[in-house]
Amino acid sequence: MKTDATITIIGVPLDLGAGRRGVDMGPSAIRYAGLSRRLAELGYQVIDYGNLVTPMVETIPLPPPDARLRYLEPITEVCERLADQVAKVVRQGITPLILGGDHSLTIGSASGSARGRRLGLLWIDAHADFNDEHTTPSGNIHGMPLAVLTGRGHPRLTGLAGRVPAFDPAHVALVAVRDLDPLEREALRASPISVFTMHDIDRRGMAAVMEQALTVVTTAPDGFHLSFDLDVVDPRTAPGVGTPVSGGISRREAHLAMELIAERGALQSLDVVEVNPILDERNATAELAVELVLSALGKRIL
Ligand code: Z70
Ligand code: MN
Ligand code: MN
Ligand code: MN
Repeated sequence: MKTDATITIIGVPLDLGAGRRGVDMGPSAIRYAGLSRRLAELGYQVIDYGNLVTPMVETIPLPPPDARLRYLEPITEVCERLADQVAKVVRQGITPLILGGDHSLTIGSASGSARGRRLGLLWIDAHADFNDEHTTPSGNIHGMPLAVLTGRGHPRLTGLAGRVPAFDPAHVALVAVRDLDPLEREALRASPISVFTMHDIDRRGMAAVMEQALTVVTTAPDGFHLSFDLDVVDPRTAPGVGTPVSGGISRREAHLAMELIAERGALQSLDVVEVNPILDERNATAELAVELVLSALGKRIL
């Protein structure tokens, strides 16, 4: 992407899809870490749309303990508005940058970006987020967005791009996954999605894995959407996330992945999700999120 282009920031302070509180404060923490100023220094025109209005968990009736799709209604409603907002920005030729918030919001952001065009989808996450209402162990919708976006899930959620699936699984790559639920794992093995696990990164290196993943997502005709879950980074480096899982990628591997994304020049939209300031240490995870966004959008060392 040319660094004189326009970037629009959309915050989504949503935590209804997650099992614990805190990621609703992610957009504030990422802004506080200097996102707009740093993007402007890189040469971008930056428009901050502020945050979408999202319901607070305290104001909604608790879902029944056996719910398979916890908070489906309010999450769907937020994702509909987010998809509309993202699609509108894209039609203006502007690149949307969405700040989370829990990962259920990507049902809205990626669907909106994919309206009227065929995008690839690059999913960088410790988790596959490939559960549906039948395979989920938790009922938390943030464990489901990749399944929804490739056509498997509740019909209220799968249709937000205006077609089902929003993304052809042949154009989807999942990078650095290390924590799968049993039935989710079976579904992923049966799917044509290209999966690169932590094992692949350890064996082959981040550069080789990312080159292959980028080749998959750029076979789509119109570029790709990046969804970056901060829990992919090792919790020693990124403690402030919704669901810490040990054994994650290093700061350097994360940066390299972002730099390789920028080099391909096909990124159309991106989200950074699951930053949890309650668990963070002096905003380190939000600051890392800013650094990684800058690298994905073209910042280089030299
Ligand atoms: C688990 C579930 C998950 C993010 C945790 C966890 C899913 N597989 N996703 N954090 N971003 O409940 O479905
Ligand atoms: Mn996730
Ligand atoms: Mn995750
Ligand atoms: Mn194709």
